[in-house]
Amino acid sequence: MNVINWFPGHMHKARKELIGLLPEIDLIVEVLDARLPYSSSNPLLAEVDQKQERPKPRIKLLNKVDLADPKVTEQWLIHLRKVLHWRVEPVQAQSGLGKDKLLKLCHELVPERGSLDKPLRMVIMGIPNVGKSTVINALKGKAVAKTGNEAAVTRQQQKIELAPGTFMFDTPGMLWPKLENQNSAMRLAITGAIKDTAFEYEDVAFYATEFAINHYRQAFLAHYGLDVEGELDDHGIYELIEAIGRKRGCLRGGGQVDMAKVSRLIVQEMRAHAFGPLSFETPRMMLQEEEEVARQRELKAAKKAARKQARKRR
Ligand SMILES: Nc1nc2c(ncn2[C@@H]2O[C@H](COP(=O)(O)OP(=O)(O)OP(=O)(O)O)[C@@H](O)[C@H]2O)c(=O)[nH]1
Ligand SMILES: [Mg+2]
Repeated sequence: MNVINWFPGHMHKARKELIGLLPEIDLIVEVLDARLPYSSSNPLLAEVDQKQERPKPRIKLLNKVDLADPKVTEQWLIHLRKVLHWRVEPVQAQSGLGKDKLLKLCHELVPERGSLDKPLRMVIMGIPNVGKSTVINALKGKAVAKTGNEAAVTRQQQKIELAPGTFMFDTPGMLWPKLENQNSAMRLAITGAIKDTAFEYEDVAFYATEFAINHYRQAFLAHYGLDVEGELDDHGIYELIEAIGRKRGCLRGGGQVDMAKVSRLIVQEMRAHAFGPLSFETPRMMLQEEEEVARQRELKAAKKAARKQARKRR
């Protein structure tokens, strides 16, 4: 499987611009994808914030709750609020957001600001395509920021006056230079945070199908009108993808399944909510994957140290 990473030049620039902007900011609104609150948390944003003299007040929004599995969202809210003590709100920016409640919360967190001579200055940030500009439009009550269902629609900072004495900066979506956890990379690719030139649809469709079979089997198979029993190994997953290809007419000359075409179809349908609400990760999966990432990191560091020793001895 090919490793997925996507950190184009405009994100590097956006990160530098964000560091420049933060000293003038009173409150950070970080938008996460409710289907993947762990994988959509950008470590660069935490790092950028730590560079400030004092950490800024912060609200996290779990956006696109309409697409997420409500039972898993409940688990996340408990974990994020009670264990990590985050101020986090589940929202659906596309359908109005609960604008008044959110703006009230922002003002409560920075009560000394919000007048014409001392305006409340906020910034919204998060991974690409997570709904930052849609949140701003909902807060403003009209379309002032460009939105679109693909990564990297917003290319530069934009200052928007939400109301007299209340500003919010829209920023370009950002990822980070190395996606160490490739489970996260797959989830980001499936949900549209990574441009499709940076991954192979066949790899991502394999991951998506395996995930759906293990976690949302009934809804997935019902959508394609297929019936599959028991555990599926890698071979079984490929056979299932081929069966979907035949059902959907993704064929090449000679009646062979066109794997590239059916792979694109599966990813796009999962992204478009075709199998109903689903969540890609739970707090428990996050803890397990974080342990695995730490183990891999240690292993790499040990290998590097051993190579260095060997070079010295030579
Ligand atoms: N289903 C659903 N879709 C949403 C929601 N919020 C935003 N979207 C959609 O998500 C897509 C991306 O929204 P944007 O607001 O452009 O995302 P962004 O974070 O500004 O993206 P970049 O500027 O590319 O970083 C659009 O197609 C929105 O309509 C939501 O709550 N639910
Ligand atoms: Mg945007």
